[in-house]
Amino acid sequence: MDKSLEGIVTSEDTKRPIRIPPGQYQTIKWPVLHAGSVPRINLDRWKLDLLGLVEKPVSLNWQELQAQPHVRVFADMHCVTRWSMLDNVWEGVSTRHLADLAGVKSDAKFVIAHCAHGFTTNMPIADFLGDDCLVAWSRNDQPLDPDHGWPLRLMIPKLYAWKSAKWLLGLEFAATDEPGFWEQNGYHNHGDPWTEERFWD
Ligand SMILES: Nc1nc2c(c(=O)[nH]1)N[C@H]1C(S)=C(S)[C@@H](COP(=O)(O)O)O[C@H]1N2
Ligand SMILES: [Mo]
Repeated sequence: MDKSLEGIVTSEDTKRPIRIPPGQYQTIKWPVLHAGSVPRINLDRWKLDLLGLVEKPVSLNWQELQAQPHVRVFADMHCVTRWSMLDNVWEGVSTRHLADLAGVKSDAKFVIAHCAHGFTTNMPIADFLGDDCLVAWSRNDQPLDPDHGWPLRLMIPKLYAWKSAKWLLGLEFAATDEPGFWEQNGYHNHGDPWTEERFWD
């Protein structure tokens, strides 16, 4: 294995003989895709909230987030508009660590990511807790720029990239599902790229 990949979590999907899901093509340049404008965020007042069905609601400022154990993940990224970007190394804090920190209760079955400008996206907790899932502040050793979600985005490599919420502000643990922004606008509620869960029929 490549030296730079040692001590890294490797997303299972990167081990497939064919890494481009059906109906996708590979892009080398990183596209920018989102609804609305890029929010202006003041890092001094920024916080990540872990809330809902948790033993202990947690609110981490930037320094507190940085003090958590860091993780690096090697993963691919697939957008429903058909581009796939391979070979990304994301750095941040694992979603499993965040869930442990807040003490997620056993009746939590879904996670709703809350972002700047009121954007939300939802997913089953099992997908959220995948070993390749994290909140990320950098890709390939470059800090995220504002277009890509600075200061922090979610990264859920096994689902279409609209679940990888940019400008993340909160993670809510819930007993019932709550379709988010794109999910209410025609995108599939789950979004598995390998079975082409693209849109509601
Ligand atoms: N807050 C927010 N996050 C978002 C979106 C959005 O509209 N708002 N769009 C999603 C979609 S559709 C994709 S494909 C990815 C794109 O991430 P990128 O612009 O860094 O490539 O961000 C996702 N995260
Ligand atoms: Mo997307």
